[in-house]
Amino acid sequence: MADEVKLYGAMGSPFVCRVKIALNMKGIKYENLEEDIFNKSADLLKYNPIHKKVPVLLHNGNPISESLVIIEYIDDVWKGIPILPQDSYERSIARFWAKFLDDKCIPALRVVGTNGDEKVVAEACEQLQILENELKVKGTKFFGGDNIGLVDIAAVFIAYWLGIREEAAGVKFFTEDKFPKLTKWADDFVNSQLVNNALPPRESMLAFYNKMFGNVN
Ligand SMILES: N[C@@H](CCC(=O)N[C@@H](CS)C(=O)NCC(=O)O)C(=O)O
Repeated sequence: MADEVKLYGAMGSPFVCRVKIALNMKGIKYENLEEDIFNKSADLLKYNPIHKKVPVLLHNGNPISESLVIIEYIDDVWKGIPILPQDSYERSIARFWAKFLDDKCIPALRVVGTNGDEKVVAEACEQLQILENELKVKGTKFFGGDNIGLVDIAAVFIAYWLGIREEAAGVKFFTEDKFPKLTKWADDFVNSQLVNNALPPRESMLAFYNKMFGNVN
């Protein structure tokens, strides 16, 4: 019997995008179910009653929530391009950086624009600098090495959403000048076909942020 794979998502969500990239890497066909996060479906509330958030992956009727948990599940269940390293120590390091992104880095970036404070930008730059240094030390194209891995996928917000958010907010700090390795990584990552076709259209995201920041045409 063929696997039944459904993804409860929302077009502009970087967390949902992470899962789409992982599904692309494994070549999995799935049904994409678009949620209205302001009017959540009964299915979403049933499958993710704790957080009530997208993404939720439904595999043969079994729901899995939380993007990083879903990615690990996908990597465990399906062959195809590996997402986590095989070596236990390397795997723990990848999980460490994914957790850093969710706990420290992305929260610092997601307040940029809602508060134009210099301190907010300085804090965001401090977090990006940590990633810049890590790429410099690794000396590889991606955080995963020569190929995309868990950390790259977890950092999709930085690679794609951050620049659009900066444009709408009228700030610019994620520059080639300040972050040469990380900006090059972002270009390589979003230009990879496995990633590119999982991304929402730039104009839609820009319109979303413009609305959020109260910009008028
Ligand atoms: N930690 C979660 C975060 C997911 C998340 O924040 N999803 C947002 C969309 S970007 C959502 O569903 N928001 C609805 C809500 O907060 O009620 C993950 O990694 O999956």
